[in-house]
Amino acid sequence: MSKARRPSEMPEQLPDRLFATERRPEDFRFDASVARVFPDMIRRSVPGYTTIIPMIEVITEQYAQPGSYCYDLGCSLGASTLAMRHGIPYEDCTLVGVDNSEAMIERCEHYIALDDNHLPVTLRCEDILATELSNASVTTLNFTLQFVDPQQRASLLARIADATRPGGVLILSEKIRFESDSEQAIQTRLHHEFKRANGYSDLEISQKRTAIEQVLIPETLAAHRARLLAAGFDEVLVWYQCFNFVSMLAIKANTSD
Ligand code: GEK
Repeated sequence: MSKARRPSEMPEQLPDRLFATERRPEDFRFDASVARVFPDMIRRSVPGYTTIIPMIEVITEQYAQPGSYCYDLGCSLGASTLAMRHGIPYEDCTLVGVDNSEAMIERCEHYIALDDNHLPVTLRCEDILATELSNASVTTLNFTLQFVDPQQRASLLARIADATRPGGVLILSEKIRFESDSEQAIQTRLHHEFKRANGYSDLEISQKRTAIEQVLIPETLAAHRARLLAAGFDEVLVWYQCFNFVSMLAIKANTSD
């Protein structure tokens, strides 16, 4: 495993103050102002993010197959893309990062160029619902599916499963909700405490919550599991959870198994 220089470790990181002063409520968008502060925002907002990224490298190393494609869908600034790049042990793999935010892709190109690994990375500024997928061994959706219209999620996952080779995987990280109201309340409070501990004020937490409410639609673990199996994956396991944030591994069985 070689050491990647990730966006979250870049020296020129700007602090996320986007919701620090009172602002007119409007839906959250991945525009230039978000892209500028994104490494700081995601690290301070998503419990476990700084653990999940290096583990994507470990998982990729285990499941990448020679001559296959590896996809990072919703790559943002490329933290998960770079982790995959450093995990892929074969020179003949093709790594593709996809994001429909131009501001993200522009900055992502810069981070990829600064990285010291030489496996070529193709970046596509495209909707993941329309991007071409084939011959995949490892696909990552690291906190992206939650932003996709719930009606479109099943067909996207079926396309990913269809494109995945036997023995290949999907790494799916999501914010989830809980069946039990009491657990939902406890886990949400703990998440907000995590944000407070990372320096976000009550105003920042509540304004961000309002902005993201219509845009990020969490589902239960049971819903994710059932849909992944229906999409064509053979096994689904949770390899990481911190509060209401989980990462799953959906595996397509080896035909010889
Ligand atoms: C990381 N994986 O750092 N098509 C393409 N991109 C999309 C779509 C879509 N339909 N919907 C959302 N996005 C990254 C973090 S962030 C997670 C991923 C977060 C993109 C969107 O533009 C954004 O860059 C990314 O998905 C989600 O490991 O902000 O919580």
